[in-house]
Amino acid sequence: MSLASDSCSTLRRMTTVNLLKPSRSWMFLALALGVVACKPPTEGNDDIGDTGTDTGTDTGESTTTTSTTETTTDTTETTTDTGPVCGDGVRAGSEECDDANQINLDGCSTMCKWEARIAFATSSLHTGNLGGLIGADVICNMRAQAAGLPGTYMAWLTTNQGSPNSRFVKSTVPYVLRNGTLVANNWTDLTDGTLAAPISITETGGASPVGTNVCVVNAVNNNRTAFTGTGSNGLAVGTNCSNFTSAAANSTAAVGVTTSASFRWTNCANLACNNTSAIYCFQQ
Ligand SMILES: [Ca+2]
Ligand SMILES: [Ca+2]
Repeated sequence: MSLASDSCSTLRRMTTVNLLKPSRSWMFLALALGVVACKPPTEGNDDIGDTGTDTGTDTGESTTTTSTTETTTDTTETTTDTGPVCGDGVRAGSEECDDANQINLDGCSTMCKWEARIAFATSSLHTGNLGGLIGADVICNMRAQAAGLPGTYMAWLTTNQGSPNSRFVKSTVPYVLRNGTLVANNWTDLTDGTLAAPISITETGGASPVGTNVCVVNAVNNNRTAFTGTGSNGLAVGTNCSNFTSAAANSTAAVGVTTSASFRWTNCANLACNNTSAIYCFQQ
């Protein structure tokens, strides 16, 4: 580059000198030489010989970037997501309930099991046409939901589709009224013939209703009744209003007395399907 600069300045001086003494051919020669010699040097000129020399120099770097330290980091994640969590407010898996706490004696235990099951006589009165077991279960759940009771319910009825003995969860915890009164200590106690207290309280806590069916016992009229078709052992007894689909006057079903704690709580007499009674509902 210094040679080119020296040549350039020399040529410029020569061109300047000869321009002062014009000679056409000399001027052309001088200008032509100046254009060639004073053309700005390009950077590639100096490095022409280097292009082949760098290609082999970096090949050793490709093997130095991998790491062996990451293989032990993820072993602690395998203990999460194993089944339902009691107390998270979401009923899942084997949980009967989840009241979003870890407190006992509030209805749902710290193991997410019911601490008692509620039994009630409906505040509503019905004929013997209940829509079968499915229709009666709907009545129970609608009544319970409207009253703010927890859980799901089934009707204490027997048809050719099933009985309490075949359908119910056989509770190992007490059956209680919604005011806390003990009805039975568990399923076995519920079905041994007598109750600790009659199921005389509705889903809202009021007195069981007075229907048009009347069961007379020892000259006493019992007009607070429930359709059942069921004996105190939880199995079929008497008649059942054509599987509780009939409100015919000439059809009958076994009816219990909601103020009785004897076997008559569920089986007092076969009474007419066009008359009205409550039904019993049990939390599952
Ligand atoms: Ca849960
Ligand atoms: Ca609880």
